[in-house]
Amino acid sequence: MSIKDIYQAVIDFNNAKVVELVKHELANGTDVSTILNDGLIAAMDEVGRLFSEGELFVPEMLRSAQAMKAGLDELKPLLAQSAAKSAGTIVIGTVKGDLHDIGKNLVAMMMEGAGFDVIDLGVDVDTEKFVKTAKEKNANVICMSALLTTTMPGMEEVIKAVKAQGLDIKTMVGGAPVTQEFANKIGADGYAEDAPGAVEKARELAS
Ligand code: B1M
Repeated sequence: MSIKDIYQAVIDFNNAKVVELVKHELANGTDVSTILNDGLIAAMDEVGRLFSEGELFVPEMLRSAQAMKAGLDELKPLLAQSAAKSAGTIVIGTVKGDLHDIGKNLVAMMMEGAGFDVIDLGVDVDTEKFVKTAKEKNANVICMSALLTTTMPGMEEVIKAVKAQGLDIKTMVGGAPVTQEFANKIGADGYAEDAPGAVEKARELAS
Protein backbone atom coordinates (compact mmCIF):
# COMPACT_ATOMS: atom_id res chain seq x y z
CA MET A 1 0.00 0.00 0.00
CA SER A 2 1.24 3.49 -0.86
CA ILE A 3 0.20 7.08 -1.50
CA LYS A 4 -0.30 6.10 -5.13
CA ASP A 5 -3.12 3.78 -3.99
CA ILE A 6 -4.88 6.71 -2.30
CA TYR A 7 -4.48 8.70 -5.51
CA GLN A 8 -6.01 5.83 -7.49
CA ALA A 9 -8.86 5.23 -5.02
CA VAL A 10 -9.92 8.91 -5.34
CA ILE A 11 -9.90 8.60 -9.12
CA ASP A 12 -11.94 5.39 -8.79
CA PHE A 13 -14.25 7.28 -6.35
CA ASN A 14 -13.93 4.46 -3.85
CA ASN A 15 -14.70 6.30 -0.58
CA ALA A 16 -14.26 3.30 1.71
CA LYS A 17 -10.89 2.45 0.17
CA VAL A 18 -9.71 6.06 0.45
CA VAL A 19 -10.59 6.12 4.16
CA GLU A 20 -8.95 2.75 4.78
CA LEU A 21 -5.75 3.75 2.97
CA VAL A 22 -5.52 7.17 4.64
CA LYS A 23 -5.89 5.50 8.05
CA HIS A 24 -3.21 3.00 7.07
CA GLU A 25 -0.77 5.73 5.99
CA LEU A 26 -1.40 7.72 9.18
CA ALA A 27 -0.80 4.61 11.28
CA ASN A 28 2.47 4.11 9.41
CA GLY A 29 3.56 7.64 10.30
CA THR A 30 3.28 9.16 6.81
CA ASP A 31 3.29 12.95 6.92
CA VAL A 32 -0.21 14.49 6.72
CA SER A 33 0.81 16.95 4.02
CA THR A 34 2.20 14.12 1.88
CA ILE A 35 -1.11 12.26 2.08
CA LEU A 36 -2.95 15.48 1.30
CA ASN A 37 -0.80 16.79 -1.55
CA ASP A 38 0.47 13.63 -3.24
CA GLY A 39 -2.64 11.52 -2.60
CA LEU A 40 -5.85 13.55 -2.36
CA ILE A 41 -5.08 16.85 -4.12
CA ALA A 42 -2.96 15.30 -6.89
CA ALA A 43 -5.81 12.91 -7.66
CA MET A 44 -8.32 15.75 -7.98
CA ASP A 45 -5.96 17.59 -10.31
CA GLU A 46 -5.82 14.48 -12.47
CA VAL A 47 -9.61 14.12 -12.35
CA GLY A 48 -9.93 17.74 -13.57
CA ARG A 49 -7.53 16.99 -16.41
CA LEU A 50 -9.36 13.80 -17.43
CA PHE A 51 -12.66 15.70 -17.35
CA SER A 52 -11.43 18.44 -19.64
CA GLU A 53 -10.14 15.80 -22.06
CA GLY A 54 -13.58 14.19 -22.15
CA GLU A 55 -12.45 11.00 -20.46
CA LEU A 56 -14.53 11.59 -17.33
CA PHE A 57 -17.97 13.11 -16.87
CA VAL A 58 -19.48 15.40 -14.22
CA PRO A 59 -21.04 12.67 -12.01
CA GLU A 60 -17.71 10.85 -11.84
CA MET A 61 -15.89 14.07 -11.05
CA LEU A 62 -18.29 14.86 -8.22
CA ARG A 63 -17.96 11.34 -6.80
CA SER A 64 -14.19 11.72 -6.82
CA ALA A 65 -14.57 15.00 -4.94
CA GLN A 66 -16.67 13.16 -2.35
CA ALA A 67 -14.04 10.44 -2.04
CA MET A 68 -11.46 13.16 -1.54
CA LYS A 69 -13.63 14.71 1.16
CA ALA A 70 -13.92 11.33 2.92
CA GLY A 71 -10.14 11.14 3.03
CA LEU A 72 -9.85 14.74 4.12
CA ASP A 73 -12.22 14.09 7.03
CA GLU A 74 -9.65 11.62 8.38
CA LEU A 75 -6.92 14.26 8.18
CA LYS A 76 -8.93 17.17 9.58
CA PRO A 77 -8.16 16.68 13.29
CA LEU A 78 -4.43 16.53 12.55
CA LEU A 79 -4.52 19.54 10.25
CA ALA A 80 -6.47 21.49 12.86
CA GLN A 81 -3.89 20.69 15.56
CA SER A 82 -1.08 22.09 13.47
CA ALA A 83 -2.99 25.30 12.77
CA ALA A 84 -4.64 26.03 16.09
CA LYS A 85 -2.74 29.30 16.58
CA SER A 86 -3.41 31.00 13.27
CA ALA A 87 -7.13 30.30 12.78
CA GLY A 88 -9.54 33.06 11.84
CA THR A 89 -12.91 33.46 10.14
CA ILE A 90 -13.22 33.00 6.41
CA VAL A 91 -16.20 33.83 4.21
CA ILE A 92 -15.90 31.92 0.95
CA GLY A 93 -17.96 31.60 -2.21
CA THR A 94 -17.94 31.32 -5.98
CA VAL A 95 -18.68 34.71 -7.54
CA LYS A 96 -21.90 35.82 -9.17
CA GLY A 97 -22.90 34.00 -12.36
CA ASP A 98 -20.48 31.13 -11.69
CA LEU A 99 -21.68 27.68 -10.65
CA HIS A 100 -18.34 25.86 -10.44
CA ASP A 101 -17.76 24.74 -6.88
CA ILE A 102 -15.41 21.76 -6.82
CA GLY A 103 -12.25 23.84 -6.36
CA LYS A 104 -13.98 26.25 -3.98
CA ASN A 105 -15.18 23.28 -1.91
CA LEU A 106 -11.64 21.90 -1.78
CA VAL A 107 -10.34 25.26 -0.59
CA ALA A 108 -13.14 25.52 2.01
CA MET A 109 -12.54 21.98 3.28
CA MET A 110 -8.82 22.55 3.61
CA MET A 111 -9.35 25.88 5.37
CA GLU A 112 -11.68 24.12 7.79
CA GLY A 113 -9.19 21.32 8.21
CA ALA A 114 -6.55 23.92 8.99
CA GLY A 115 -8.58 25.33 11.86
CA PHE A 116 -10.42 28.28 10.31
CA ASP A 117 -14.08 28.98 10.92
CA VAL A 118 -15.41 28.75 7.39
CA ILE A 119 -18.68 30.29 6.24
CA ASP A 120 -19.36 28.85 2.81
CA LEU A 121 -21.87 30.93 0.84
CA GLY A 122 -21.94 28.46 -2.04
CA VAL A 123 -22.06 29.50 -5.69
CA ASP A 124 -23.41 32.51 -7.62
CA VAL A 125 -22.69 34.83 -4.70
CA ASP A 126 -23.23 38.55 -5.30
CA THR A 127 -21.25 41.43 -3.85
CA GLU A 128 -23.81 42.36 -1.23
CA LYS A 129 -23.95 38.85 0.17
CA PHE A 130 -20.16 38.56 0.43
CA VAL A 131 -19.79 41.91 2.17
CA LYS A 132 -22.87 41.70 4.41
CA THR A 133 -21.92 38.22 5.68
CA ALA A 134 -18.29 39.15 6.23
CA LYS A 135 -19.37 42.18 8.29
CA GLU A 136 -21.92 40.21 10.31
CA LYS A 137 -19.50 37.38 11.06
CA ASN A 138 -16.56 39.66 11.71
CA ALA A 139 -14.56 37.78 9.08
CA ASN A 140 -10.83 38.18 8.57
CA VAL A 141 -10.82 37.24 4.90
CA ILE A 142 -13.33 37.11 2.02
CA CYS A 143 -12.28 34.29 -0.31
CA MET A 144 -13.61 34.37 -3.86
CA SER A 145 -13.40 31.66 -6.47
CA ALA A 146 -14.10 32.01 -10.22
CA LEU A 147 -13.75 29.45 -13.00
CA LEU A 148 -15.14 31.53 -15.87
CA THR A 149 -13.33 34.48 -17.41
CA THR A 150 -16.73 36.18 -17.70
CA THR A 151 -17.34 36.07 -13.93
CA MET A 152 -13.90 37.28 -12.81
CA PRO A 153 -15.00 40.98 -12.81
CA GLY A 154 -17.33 40.10 -9.91
CA MET A 155 -14.22 39.79 -7.73
CA GLU A 156 -13.22 43.38 -8.37
CA GLU A 157 -16.74 44.53 -7.46
CA VAL A 158 -16.45 42.90 -4.04
CA ILE A 159 -13.00 44.37 -3.44
CA LYS A 160 -14.23 47.84 -4.40
CA ALA A 161 -17.18 47.48 -1.99
CA VAL A 162 -14.91 46.41 0.88
CA LYS A 163 -12.63 49.39 0.24
CA ALA A 164 -15.49 51.86 -0.28
CA GLN A 165 -16.92 50.91 3.11
CA GLY A 166 -13.51 51.17 4.76
CA LEU A 167 -13.76 47.64 6.17
CA ASP A 168 -10.85 45.91 7.86
CA ILE A 169 -11.42 42.70 5.90
CA LYS A 170 -8.83 41.18 3.59
CA THR A 171 -9.72 39.74 0.18
CA MET A 172 -8.31 36.70 -1.57
CA VAL A 173 -9.01 35.41 -5.07
CA GLY A 174 -8.39 32.17 -6.92
CA GLY A 175 -9.67 29.69 -9.48
CA ALA A 176 -8.27 28.29 -12.72
CA PRO A 177 -8.37 31.49 -14.86
CA VAL A 178 -7.24 33.79 -12.02
CA THR A 179 -3.57 34.85 -11.86
CA GLN A 180 -1.37 36.82 -9.50
CA GLU A 181 -1.26 39.53 -12.14
CA PHE A 182 -5.06 39.75 -12.20
CA ALA A 183 -5.18 39.77 -8.39
CA ASN A 184 -2.73 42.70 -8.33
CA LYS A 185 -4.71 44.55 -10.98
CA ILE A 186 -7.98 44.38 -9.04
CA GLY A 187 -6.33 45.16 -5.70
CA ALA A 188 -6.87 41.80 -3.97
CA ASP A 189 -4.84 41.27 -0.80
CA GLY A 190 -4.07 37.69 -1.71
CA TYR A 191 -4.02 35.12 -4.48
CA ALA A 192 -3.29 31.40 -4.43
CA GLU A 193 -2.96 28.95 -7.26
CA ASP A 194 -4.25 25.94 -5.35
CA ALA A 195 -5.97 24.87 -2.14
CA PRO A 196 -2.84 24.35 -0.01
CA GLY A 197 -1.56 27.73 -1.21
CA ALA A 198 -4.90 29.30 -0.25
CA VAL A 199 -4.54 27.99 3.30
CA GLU A 200 -1.04 29.42 3.57
CA LYS A 201 -2.16 32.79 2.24
CA ALA A 202 -5.21 32.87 4.54
CA ARG A 203 -2.96 32.22 7.53
CA GLU A 204 -0.80 35.15 6.47
CA LEU A 205 -3.76 37.48 5.89
CA ALA A 206 -5.59 36.52 9.08
CA SER A 207 -2.60 36.87 11.38
CO1 B1M B 1 -17.23 24.30 -16.67
N1 B1M B 1 -15.93 25.42 -17.61
N2 B1M B 1 -18.69 25.29 -17.51
N3 B1M B 1 -18.38 23.07 -15.75
N4 B1M B 1 -15.68 23.35 -16.22
C1 B1M B 1 -14.51 25.22 -17.30
C2 B1M B 1 -14.07 26.17 -16.21
C3 B1M B 1 -13.83 25.51 -18.71
C4 B1M B 1 -12.37 25.98 -18.61
C5 B1M B 1 -13.97 24.24 -19.60
C6 B1M B 1 -13.38 24.41 -20.97
O1 B1M B 1 -13.97 25.04 -21.81
N5 B1M B 1 -12.21 23.86 -21.21
C7 B1M B 1 -14.79 26.60 -19.30
C8 B1M B 1 -14.45 28.05 -18.96
C9 B1M B 1 -13.90 28.81 -20.15
C10 B1M B 1 -13.63 30.23 -19.80
O2 B1M B 1 -14.23 30.87 -19.00
N6 B1M B 1 -12.62 30.76 -20.48
C11 B1M B 1 -16.11 26.14 -18.71
C12 B1M B 1 -17.39 26.48 -19.24
C13 B1M B 1 -17.37 27.28 -20.54
C14 B1M B 1 -18.60 26.12 -18.63
C15 B1M B 1 -20.02 26.44 -19.09
C16 B1M B 1 -20.26 27.87 -19.63
C17 B1M B 1 -20.38 25.37 -20.13
C18 B1M B 1 -21.72 25.57 -20.80
O3 B1M B 1 -22.74 25.46 -20.16
N7 B1M B 1 -21.65 25.89 -22.07
C19 B1M B 1 -20.85 26.17 -17.81
C20 B1M B 1 -20.95 27.43 -16.95
C21 B1M B 1 -21.90 27.25 -15.79
C22 B1M B 1 -21.78 28.45 -14.85
O4 B1M B 1 -20.90 28.44 -14.02
N8 B1M B 1 -22.63 29.45 -15.00
C23 B1M B 1 -20.00 25.14 -17.16
C24 B1M B 1 -20.50 24.13 -16.35
C25 B1M B 1 -19.74 23.14 -15.75
C26 B1M B 1 -20.32 21.94 -14.97
C27 B1M B 1 -21.60 22.27 -14.21
C28 B1M B 1 -20.61 20.85 -15.99
C29 B1M B 1 -19.09 21.50 -14.11
C30 B1M B 1 -19.04 22.17 -12.72
C31 B1M B 1 -19.50 21.25 -11.61
C32 B1M B 1 -19.24 21.88 -10.28
O5 B1M B 1 -18.32 22.65 -10.07
N9 B1M B 1 -20.10 21.51 -9.34
C33 B1M B 1 -17.93 22.05 -14.94
C34 B1M B 1 -16.60 21.61 -14.81
C35 B1M B 1 -16.39 20.40 -13.91
C36 B1M B 1 -15.52 22.24 -15.47
C37 B1M B 1 -14.04 21.80 -15.54
C38 B1M B 1 -13.96 20.63 -16.51
C39 B1M B 1 -13.37 21.39 -14.26
C40 B1M B 1 -13.42 22.43 -13.15
C41 B1M B 1 -12.97 21.78 -11.87
O6 B1M B 1 -13.79 21.46 -11.04
N10 B1M B 1 -11.65 21.52 -11.76
C42 B1M B 1 -13.35 23.10 -16.13
C43 B1M B 1 -12.16 22.79 -17.04
C44 B1M B 1 -10.89 22.60 -16.24
O7 B1M B 1 -10.62 23.37 -15.32
N11 B1M B 1 -10.13 21.62 -16.57
C45 B1M B 1 -14.49 23.86 -16.68
C46 B1M B 1 -11.07 20.81 -10.61
C47 B1M B 1 -10.90 21.78 -9.45
C48 B1M B 1 -10.27 21.01 -8.31
O8 B1M B 1 -10.00 22.81 -9.88
O9 B1M B 1 -11.75 24.66 -9.66
O10 B1M B 1 -9.49 25.11 -10.71
P1 B1M B 1 -10.30 24.38 -9.72
O11 B1M B 1 -9.76 24.72 -8.26
C49 B1M B 1 -8.41 24.65 -7.90
C50 B1M B 1 -7.64 25.97 -8.10
O12 B1M B 1 -8.14 26.76 -9.17
C51 B1M B 1 -7.70 26.63 -6.77
O13 B1M B 1 -7.72 25.56 -5.84
C52 B1M B 1 -8.42 24.44 -6.39
C53 B1M B 1 -7.77 23.16 -5.90
O14 B1M B 1 -6.37 23.17 -6.02
N12 B1M B 1 -8.79 27.53 -6.41
C54 B1M B 1 -8.57 28.54 -5.53
C55 B1M B 1 -10.10 27.51 -6.72
N13 B1M B 1 -10.74 28.49 -6.08
C56 B1M B 1 -9.83 29.14 -5.33
C57 B1M B 1 -9.95 30.23 -4.47
C58 B1M B 1 -8.78 30.69 -3.82
C59 B1M B 1 -7.56 30.10 -4.04
C60 B1M B 1 -7.43 29.01 -4.88
O15 B1M B 1 -8.79 31.73 -2.98
C61 B1M B 1 -9.98 32.34 -2.59
